Amino acid sequence: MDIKAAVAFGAGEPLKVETVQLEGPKAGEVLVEIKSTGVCHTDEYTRSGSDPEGLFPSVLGHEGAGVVVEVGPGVTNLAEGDHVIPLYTPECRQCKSCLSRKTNLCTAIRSTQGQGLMPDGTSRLSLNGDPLYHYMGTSTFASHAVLPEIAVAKIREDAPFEKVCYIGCGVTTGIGAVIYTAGVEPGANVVVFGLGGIGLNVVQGARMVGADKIIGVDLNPERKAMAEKFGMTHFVNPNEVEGDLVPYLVDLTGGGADYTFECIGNVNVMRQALECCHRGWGVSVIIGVAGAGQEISTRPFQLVTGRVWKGSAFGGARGRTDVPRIVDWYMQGKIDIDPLITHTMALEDINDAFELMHKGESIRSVVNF
Ligand code: NAD
Ligand code: AHE
Ligand code: ZN
Repeated sequence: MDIKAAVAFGAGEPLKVETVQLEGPKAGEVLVEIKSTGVCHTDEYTRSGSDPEGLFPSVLGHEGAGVVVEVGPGVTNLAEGDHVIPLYTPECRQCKSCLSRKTNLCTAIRSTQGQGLMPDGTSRLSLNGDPLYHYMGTSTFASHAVLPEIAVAKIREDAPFEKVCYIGCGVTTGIGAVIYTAGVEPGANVVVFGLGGIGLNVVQGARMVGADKIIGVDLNPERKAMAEKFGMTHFVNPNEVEGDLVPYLVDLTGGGADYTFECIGNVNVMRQALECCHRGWGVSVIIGVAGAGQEISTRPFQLVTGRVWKGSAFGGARGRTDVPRIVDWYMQGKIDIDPLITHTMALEDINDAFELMHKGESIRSVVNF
């Protein structure tokens, strides 16, 4: 079928909206009409050419919500008309990783996903006969997407697509990192580096679990007001700190943070986030993704003396199980999403979303179809 999609033709190039061809669902797959999709910094990371797995030409996008319009043979968990969120971290419930209960990183289809292909090793997207790559198994910058049923979360029908699409990545990543990956307990002191689309959800997750100090660190002073609305208790602009940031944060947390979260993708900040953790027990969670070739470093003494370095993908959430619950939390008013969606646009204007992100003017932009 013909669909509308924003195509990334090459690293660093603006996306171009085209009519592209999409083959229908095969066994175990569904066709989803995408109603809304958020634009995450990870899309920009790949578009810019920083992603070592980045492939072109491709259809980016991984933060969508929509409706199942067709199911392939053998699909048992979904039906036409179901409201859904595509999952870049699937949940097959059968692979070694799913069965371990130790991780959300399902391995059932990760290798083909990383090659920009469907699980059968083919691409279903093409432009005038030339194949296009899929992205993160989702490719939501398009009016329609084919997805394996293990990569689809069924959600309640009264949830607004233009808001809950954000649960497809940013909301779940931020809140999940707090509750699933770190297990922050009430009364903990937390430092959040980067108060963008992810960091602000870490802030609201920390408030949700009853953290004491919630310190936000960002170079953009405009982030202060929104972060306070979401539960931040102290704002730190590194440009306004005299001397080193790490001792300043250690002092502010009364000896070091219990938990820190890096939500930028900057390897120097990752080091600061580890080193401002409390000696003996502080845990630092890396959420930001760093460009090809970049590496983290610290003195091993930081770990010998009890600080713990961890990472979190999709907030440690098991998509088919946890995403519908997080949608419920939003519908019940337990978490807030609406103020974080600062801009909406049509697919034709999707490049504006990247520009707003670069200028620091948006938190989340959402494309509505
Ligand atoms: P964003 O652009 O909305 O936010 C980044 C924030 O960091 C901005 O507010 C910016 O002002 C601030 N910042 C930049 N440099 C800084 C510095 N040196 N010190 C302090 N603040 C600084 O991005 P986002 O959508 O929130 O994504 C954040 C990161 O998380 C990206 O690297 C993204 O790729 C990654 N991410 C990871 C996962 C995961 O599953 N691990 C999921 C989603 C996003
Ligand atoms: N392709 C990059 C890694 C990018 C990355 O770490 N992605 C996160 C999700 S970011 C969502 O906005 C993730 O889920 N990682 C686990 C995985 O299996 O990709 C690289 O460095 O190669
Ligand atoms: Zn994302």
